[in-house]
Amino acid sequence: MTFITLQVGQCGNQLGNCFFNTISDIANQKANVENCNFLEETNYRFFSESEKGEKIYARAVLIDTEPKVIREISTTSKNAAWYYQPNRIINIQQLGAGNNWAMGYYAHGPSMKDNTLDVIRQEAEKCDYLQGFLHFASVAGGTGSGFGSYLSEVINDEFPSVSSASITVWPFQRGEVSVQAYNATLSLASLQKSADAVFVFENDWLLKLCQHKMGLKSSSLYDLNTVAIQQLANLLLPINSFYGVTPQFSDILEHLVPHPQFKLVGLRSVPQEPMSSLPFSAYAWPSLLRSLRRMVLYNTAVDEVYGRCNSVAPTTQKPHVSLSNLLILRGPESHLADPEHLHKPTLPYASWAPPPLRIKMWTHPSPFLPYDKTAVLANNGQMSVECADVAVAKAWKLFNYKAYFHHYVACGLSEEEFKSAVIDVEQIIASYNSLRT
Ligand SMILES: Nc1nc2c(ncn2[C@@H]2O[C@H](COP(=O)(O)OP(=O)(O)OP(=O)(O)O)[C@@H](O)[C@H]2O)c(=O)[nH]1
Ligand SMILES: [Mg+2]
Repeated sequence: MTFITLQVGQCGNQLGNCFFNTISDIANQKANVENCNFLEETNYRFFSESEKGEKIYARAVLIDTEPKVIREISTTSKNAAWYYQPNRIINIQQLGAGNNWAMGYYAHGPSMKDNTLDVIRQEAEKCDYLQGFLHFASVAGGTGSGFGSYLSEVINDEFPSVSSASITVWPFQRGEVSVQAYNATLSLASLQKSADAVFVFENDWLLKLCQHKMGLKSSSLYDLNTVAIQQLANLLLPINSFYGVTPQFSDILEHLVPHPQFKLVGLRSVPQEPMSSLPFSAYAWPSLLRSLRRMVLYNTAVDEVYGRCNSVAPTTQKPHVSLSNLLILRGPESHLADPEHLHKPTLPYASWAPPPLRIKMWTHPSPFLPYDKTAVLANNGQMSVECADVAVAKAWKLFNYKAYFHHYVACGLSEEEFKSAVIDVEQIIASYNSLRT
């Protein structure tokens, strides 16, 4: 199976760049190079060979409305083991979309549509079996959120049989963009209709994870991207199913998204140790799984019980209800791990979710980066809806003061369309909140 990655806006491009670097590093780890299937399968999924066969190219399309970020990442990738193809870059040399979803959607969308689709079709023609699109973008700016939403809708029309997942970065709650709540609300309302799944990465949580996992006192966006991408790569690299059949991307999405009203997926991963502590650490599968369980139950990015923090889990908090879980374990003998450790005592599940959805486990014997054992849990449940709740409440408040709204109207967004987006997002939140065990 092959993926095409669409990197949109600053965040989308930086995150996508980190994705290819991480995938390439993992594929070229000694254990994986010796396991030819892993290396070959990974390269086939995410890279293509040049005609002369001496280089590999990322199966990626890079899109932005300002030049800086694409220039930087396409320059640095020349030193990597892989390259971006220059003819897969769509970079209109303007001043960006000014953190305005409506400018990205209504102005850049139609004007960049034909060119973008031509390039995506060229890339798609090079894939024997195109399984999925991965859209990387922030929901807070203008290009990634606005043009990204537009593109997701267009892709859905043009490639109806290809799965698509939106990899969304949610802004810091303190927020460096004053209108981020508008942009996030409008993005989610659109992605809910066009993407098959919306993976949620919250910058606040990534920061917490960096400080905890990497032991960093101050973290850069690069560090945040590194921890996010390690989780995502763990999910998307080759895995074995229980019966030895390689799961397809559509299998992953079908398991994680059992109903079109519930598309929000969050990832949690362990271990969470700084790499410097690894020589002194020994993990066992049961403790790693219990750690994941606590993070889902109490909706935390770091396991404060198991990790280096000494505080206990917030027992006063209401446990979060899940719909589906996909557990990926990597490391020697990972297939012997017992997923039931996630359920001791049982996690709360939506009463209507059939038991097979509750937990599916896939494993691979190769270690992941320097870790002997890693576990990643992809969870569809109440865990991921809180950021949407915060965004829509703030957006509605801003709208009631008519704060900044004229910038959106000037680009073509009507009050009715905005209100309809708010209703759509409130409906998503209400659906998740109504999940009962
Ligand atoms: N995790 C992470 N967040 C980022 C990164 N770059 C930007 N952000 C966040 O993304 C939001 C801003 O979105 P951008 O991606 O910069 O905006 P854009 O899509 O380029 O849109 P315009 O610049 O408005 O045209 C802010 O919340 C930033 O914190 C990144 O590399 N990683
Ligand atoms: Mg930008």
